[in-house]
Amino acid sequence: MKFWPEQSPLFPERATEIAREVDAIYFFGLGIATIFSLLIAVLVVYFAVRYRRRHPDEVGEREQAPAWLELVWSIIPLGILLVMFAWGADVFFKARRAPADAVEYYVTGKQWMWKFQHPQGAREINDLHVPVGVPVKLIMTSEDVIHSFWVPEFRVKMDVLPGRYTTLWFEVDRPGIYRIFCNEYCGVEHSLMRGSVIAMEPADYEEWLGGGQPLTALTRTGEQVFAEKTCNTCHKDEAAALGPSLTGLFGTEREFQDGSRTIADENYIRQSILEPRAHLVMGYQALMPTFQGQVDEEELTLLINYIKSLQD
Ligand code: HEC
Ligand SMILES: [Cu+2]
Repeated sequence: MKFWPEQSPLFPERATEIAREVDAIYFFGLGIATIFSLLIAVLVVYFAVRYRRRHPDEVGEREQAPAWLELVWSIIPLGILLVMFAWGADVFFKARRAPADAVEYYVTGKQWMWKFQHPQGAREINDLHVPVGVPVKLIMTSEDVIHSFWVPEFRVKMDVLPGRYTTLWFEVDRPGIYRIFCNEYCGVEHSLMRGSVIAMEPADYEEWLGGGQPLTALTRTGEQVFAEKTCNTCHKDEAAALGPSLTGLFGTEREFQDGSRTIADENYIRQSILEPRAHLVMGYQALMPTFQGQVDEEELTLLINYIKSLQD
């Protein structure tokens, strides 16, 4: 959908389809508000003049609007608001739900920088290179306080919280450099907590990844961390293992001893590692020690990534 030129004064560029949709609904709302404000302002003046007191001894008369008129001025605004609601909900869901084929990047906010990890292992600070035309999903957490990830040109924004993961997605449709801002006051250098999304043609992105640092070889893999932290002593695909097998775990529904259930997502795995007692898996004992303070954010990311990759 293209309603107006990509650039309009006072507005940041629109670099994603969602940005265009968000602006469309924004301008629709603004238009409706303008029309009604003008209508009311004009009527206030008109009625003030039309029904002004003409003699000092004039007394007002009580007037009752006919029922049909009451209905008209109730139903029309209701209809307009419902349109805005349905349209808004539609855009909201599109903006919140990443497509299934989205490529996952990990983001860690920290006073006062953004750290990124590419699915291929490469890492960056403050700059995030991404290919255009590919849906990118960010799985974000913070090492300290609450931050918020915002790219005005994409019209998406999401809080980044310590101790849990939040997500955000976008698909940039043209190469360019788009500013990242932290949108939650996070300390003295909050205003300096900026970065850039650098969107490149897929071929250039591949070249950047390959030509860049040979990071992949140097970084520890999730499997290594899994072994270093002794997770593999209890979690193995054997009937006699102390812990449940983690193969195929991600995305499935888990049932706990207190009868509650949850879907095994990033937050669930994170909690399982840091607070294993919070949910006891059906059929197992509370044998898992907590790894709070023993694994850092980076290792958690690697572990979660590794557990996600364990599919049959
Ligand atoms: C001493 C044995 C032991 C060690 C070591 C251990 N776990 Fe566990 N883990 C368990 C047991 C037992 C359970 C099931 C009971 C529960 O939910 O706490 C479990 C549950 C889990 C779950 C939830 C599984 C499910 O089926 O929903 C995850 C995820 C997990 N562990 C990850 C890890 C990771 C990652 C490590 C290493 C950092 C680790 N565990 C180390 C014993 C262990
Ligand atoms: Cu911040």
